[in-house]
Amino acid sequence: MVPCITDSKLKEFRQMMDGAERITVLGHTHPDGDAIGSTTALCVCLRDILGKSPVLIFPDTPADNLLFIPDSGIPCIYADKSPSEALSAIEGSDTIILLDCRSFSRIEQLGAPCRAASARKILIDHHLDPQEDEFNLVFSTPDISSASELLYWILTGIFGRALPEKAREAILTGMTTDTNNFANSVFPSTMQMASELIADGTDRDKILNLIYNCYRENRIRLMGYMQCNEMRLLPEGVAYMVLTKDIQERFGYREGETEGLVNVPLTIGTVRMSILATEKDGLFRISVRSKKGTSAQNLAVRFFRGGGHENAAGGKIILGEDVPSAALVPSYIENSVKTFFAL
Ligand SMILES: [Mn+2]
Repeated sequence: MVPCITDSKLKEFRQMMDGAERITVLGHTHPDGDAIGSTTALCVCLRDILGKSPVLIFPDTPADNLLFIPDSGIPCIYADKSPSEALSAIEGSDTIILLDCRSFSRIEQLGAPCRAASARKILIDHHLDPQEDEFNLVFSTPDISSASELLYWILTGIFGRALPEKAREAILTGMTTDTNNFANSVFPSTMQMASELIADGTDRDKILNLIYNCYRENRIRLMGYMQCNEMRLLPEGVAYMVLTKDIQERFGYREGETEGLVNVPLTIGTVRMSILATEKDGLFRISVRSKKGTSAQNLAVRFFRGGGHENAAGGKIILGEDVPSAALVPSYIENSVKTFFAL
């Protein structure tokens, strides 16, 4: 059903897993529900089905609201908190599996040691332009909802549908957050997977409650403030918002609490693209969302050092390199938009 999954690749993957002693599983920087869900599901299956002891590593710590996803029994290293532990796990591994990003360049400071490691390397991803030459085995297609879904078809292709409950929950969580609860990037295979997971007893109500109904009051007030006071509309049909350190402090903002905010302006009929810039440690993290026919991906690649998917992409603006100061971020965004749509 998924074209990048062939019997011979499944066989190769199974053989690599059977022969692996020290497996390191990695997800991308600023890990989202799909990065955490897919890596967690893989680790749980490697442990519970094959008896392996995988280690999970992320370049930085996920937002609090996503911490329900990891399995407490899987050792998980956040490299921003434990850099030397992360490095020695990578250097000591015989197999490295990267999920939900197209290349080692997406795991920041961990990319170089992963490239240099003598381990065999596997990629499981759904972004555009996978860096195939960095890996021994690649499963990659953009025609799927999420890395979690791609992993589901790999795992069930090897082990059948009797996956551990925690793995099924993590996969359903990753797909749900990446599709914004079935709003985008939904394929027939996505519905098929959801149907199988629910038929197999996965508790979707519990997952939806954990994803969408466990925020703090601060988040709702901040989201309202941003929409009311900080949303700018440009003549190109682009909306943008800049979440500065000042505003973050005023609302006691925590990482992850603006999840979904960038999608809101797209509900305006005349808006075809929405940009959210969030200040963080000398840079602004950029999220771009677009309607069909406008490429968030191209804008992110050209102006924001990033990429992702056609209608959902990300990147950054680095202070001191792209702009001299935070105050000039709005005009950098406006000029980028003007240039992009004049092309
Ligand atoms: Mn993803």
